[in-house]
Amino acid sequence: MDKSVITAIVAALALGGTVNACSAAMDAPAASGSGQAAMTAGSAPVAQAELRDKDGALKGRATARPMGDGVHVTGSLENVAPGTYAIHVHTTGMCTPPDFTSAGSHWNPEGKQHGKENPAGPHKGDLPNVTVGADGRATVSQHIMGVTMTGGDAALLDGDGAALVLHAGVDDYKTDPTGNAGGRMACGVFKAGL
Ligand SMILES: [Cu+2]
Repeated sequence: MDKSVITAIVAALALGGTVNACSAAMDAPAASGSGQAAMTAGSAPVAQAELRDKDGALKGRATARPMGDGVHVTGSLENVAPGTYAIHVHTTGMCTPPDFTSAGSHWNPEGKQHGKENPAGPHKGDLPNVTVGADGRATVSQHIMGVTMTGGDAALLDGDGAALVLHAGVDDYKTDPTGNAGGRMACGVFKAGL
């Protein structure tokens, strides 16, 4: 179990009832029933992203919702070649093919370096690598502590939004600022929903 997971669990335990809400979200990443999470964080919006590759083909969907002390990102990938890939929240909500550099760097409201294995890291947008199986699918579930959906100094849906980016390579969890994760295979803008 890596450190980010442990800290997320400790934080969830410290917040008591949020554990159940997290479990429900992980069991049903695409469900619209976000009532439990919404209750813990007032009327802050839920945001959804559709990841598409440079040709516009759908590669996955993700949801970011307020939960406890932060934001929980869940998602599912589909129609991706088997392998292990980096996936990050990037700082700008713009996905312009073919290279998706429009999404900017990793979401990094605290001005840290990249990677959970970097002593000066990580970025808030650093997510664990995902492993896609023979069925072309994978799931994503990560709690990001100390951030908000809207408002404050670390809001996902700030003036220029945010995007979820799937890379062509593996994140080494330490090389600043990219994790040496290669090109950008697919990108999805987080759009506020109900
Ligand atoms: Cu990235």
